[in-house]
Amino acid sequence: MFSNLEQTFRWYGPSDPVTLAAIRQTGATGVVTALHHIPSGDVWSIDEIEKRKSVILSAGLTWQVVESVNVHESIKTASGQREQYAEKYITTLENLSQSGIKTVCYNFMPVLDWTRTNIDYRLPNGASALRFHAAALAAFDLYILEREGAYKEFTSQQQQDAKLFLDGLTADEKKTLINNVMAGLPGTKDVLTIDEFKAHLGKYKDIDAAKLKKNLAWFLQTVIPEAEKLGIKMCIHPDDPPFPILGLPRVVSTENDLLDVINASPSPSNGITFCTGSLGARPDNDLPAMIERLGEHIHFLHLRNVQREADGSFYEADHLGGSTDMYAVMKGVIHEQKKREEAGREDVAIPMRPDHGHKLLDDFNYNTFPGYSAIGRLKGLAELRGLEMGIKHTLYR
Ligand code: DNO
Repeated sequence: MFSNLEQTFRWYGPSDPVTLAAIRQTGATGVVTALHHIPSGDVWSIDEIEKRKSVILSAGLTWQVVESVNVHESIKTASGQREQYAEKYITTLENLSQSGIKTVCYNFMPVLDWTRTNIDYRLPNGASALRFHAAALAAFDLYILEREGAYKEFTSQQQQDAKLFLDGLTADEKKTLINNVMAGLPGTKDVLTIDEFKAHLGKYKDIDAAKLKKNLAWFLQTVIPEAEKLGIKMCIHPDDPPFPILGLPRVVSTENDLLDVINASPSPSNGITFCTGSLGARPDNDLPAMIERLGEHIHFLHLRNVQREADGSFYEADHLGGSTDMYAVMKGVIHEQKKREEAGREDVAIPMRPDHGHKLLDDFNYNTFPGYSAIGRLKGLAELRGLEMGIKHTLYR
């Protein structure tokens, strides 16, 4: 029988309340991490990489995937400094490769990484989940950010719903909404101010989706050939949510977008992070069909589920619940593994991680990064590994 998926867990580094010892107890063997303390765009030195690697190794785990080496804004906006930042990016890849770390996740979302309006959405059973509430984001956009041109993007019904939502907020709830939306890059506790965010938005004034895609193609054509020489597998993470927000374009949201990424610089080093949570927030993304067609390019799996709501909102459901058929997804993944085995590919054990988790039980006693509780993710991992074993044994034993 071919290898199982490589089970990994994200770790935000030494300041993460979820320790490596705890991760080891989940049964995961790989760690997914980044040097979050190094500002976006700066080179990761071999020293720093080795230091992090040895902490992970001494906990009995391996550093399986880097998530993420962030792409500097100057590359996304094609500003004058992009060559210099691409060079630094490549140097970081060289250093990672020298340390034997060969899978690198990144994204191409302008300014913000993933966005949620509510990071403590209570489910009927008392668990806490993350939610993207469309009316809350519209309220932020229209009445807090007061973005020019925003009105045109919402129907009058949406505007009314947003106003109603805003009027129902206490001053504290309004502050929380601002903090949630303006949260900086993952692994940091930074929060952008409204003015900082407006300055960033200004840089995208003349960048529509077509231009952003062009800038992404430039990045790929510059970096992928180097990654290939180094044996590094790059894997782009889809947009989360997978549609434009706050006037910013999004270009990694659909199957066509992913095909454009792959075709911009065809190479085994130009792959994707198949995130079922991000892609699953769009009803027109048929996830099992996408795995069938794009499977060979998947270098990393984020497995999680969202429950879509009628108005474009969604909340994070149980890993095996929600709108995505996780059985069909896992079956597709196992089928892809079988194809790889038959083709003699070495990457049958695709690294997967249970993405996000609810806050459950003792999780409420820790100040973890939103979505990255220990017990909630452990529950997700346990369910997913059971699903994997069940399907695999049914099909191939
Ligand atoms: C959220 C994550 C994202 C992801 C980056 C990849 O939990 O999946 O923040 O790490 O977008 O670059």
